[in-house]
Amino acid sequence: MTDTHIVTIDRHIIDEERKHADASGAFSNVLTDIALAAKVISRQVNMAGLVDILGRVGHRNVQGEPVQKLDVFAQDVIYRAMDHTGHLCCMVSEEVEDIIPIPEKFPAGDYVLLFDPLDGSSNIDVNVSIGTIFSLQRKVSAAERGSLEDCLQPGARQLAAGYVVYGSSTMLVYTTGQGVHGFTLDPSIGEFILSHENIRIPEASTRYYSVNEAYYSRWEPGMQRFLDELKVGDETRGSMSSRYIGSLVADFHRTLLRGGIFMYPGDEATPDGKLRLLYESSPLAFIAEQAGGAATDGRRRILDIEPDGLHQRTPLFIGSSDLVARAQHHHEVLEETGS
Ligand code: AHM
Ligand code: MG
Repeated sequence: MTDTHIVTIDRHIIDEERKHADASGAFSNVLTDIALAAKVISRQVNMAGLVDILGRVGHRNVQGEPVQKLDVFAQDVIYRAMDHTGHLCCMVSEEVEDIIPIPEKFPAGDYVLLFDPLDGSSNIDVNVSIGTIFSLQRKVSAAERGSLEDCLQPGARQLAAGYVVYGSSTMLVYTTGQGVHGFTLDPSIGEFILSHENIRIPEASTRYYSVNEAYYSRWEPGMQRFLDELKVGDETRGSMSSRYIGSLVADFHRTLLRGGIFMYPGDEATPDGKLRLLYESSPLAFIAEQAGGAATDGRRRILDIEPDGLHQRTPLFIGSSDLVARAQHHHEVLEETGS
């Protein structure tokens, strides 16, 4: 007999909720609904390679249904898992320009869900890991069905954040501010099972940096200097090694488990980089901090940024806290000296 217990994500969410004094039950239901949507998306992602056989995007599949692009499919699944439950007042998605209202025919609730339904979707065709990212905020305005004020809250106010990585297995990782926990989908029983309890980002032993180095010549001198320094290495770490998948969730997941730093800096043409604050950088920053790591835009803590647009971008330096501090130091030196 083994003495390990099987803990499903539903069980874990309920146990976590008991630790929150003001928990209402609604909050747990939102997380459970996200986990359900993740299972549906995971099933479809695993079928992606069969699209050519079962039906091309824009055409009909063998059942006569129209075949959607996977990111549109993922958007649809999350929306339909959440729109009628009475827990959300509105949603924000990378796929939709404006706030997504909850239809009048359904009751409205107290939470805002912000999400990137399928990040890194250009990787689908080459069978590389992709992911879903989500963030949950409490409604703060008097508007029954939410307002910009509810959506544009700093990351420090997040109630929960998480991601799903569709990789060699599907994993869901989340935090409600009580540590970071990871669950692996067992497809044979259709359950997310607790596999990584209380994840901590490794510190001193970590050796990976992760950045798209092809953009080196466009970076500001502080960023270039930081990368040069990482390559040379130091006494604690020795020389570093690089890993870059080009799929944020997969790159972040490795950084969370193995340590190191992931970077998407700005450059002259795009000072704010590429990644979006509300549903990419901010939820991952909450997770990184809860796992003992850090996240900045080079100048400020990501979680302190006051958002001014639903789809605003931000540079991102995230991972082991000493490396993130060093990245920030190089940006500060640049600001002080101008070079
Ligand atoms: P997307 O939202 O269009 O999928 O783009 C986001 C992706 C991230 O997953 C990844 O970190 C980044 O783009 C890679 O960008 P680049 O190809 O410039 O390195
Ligand atoms: Mg994205």
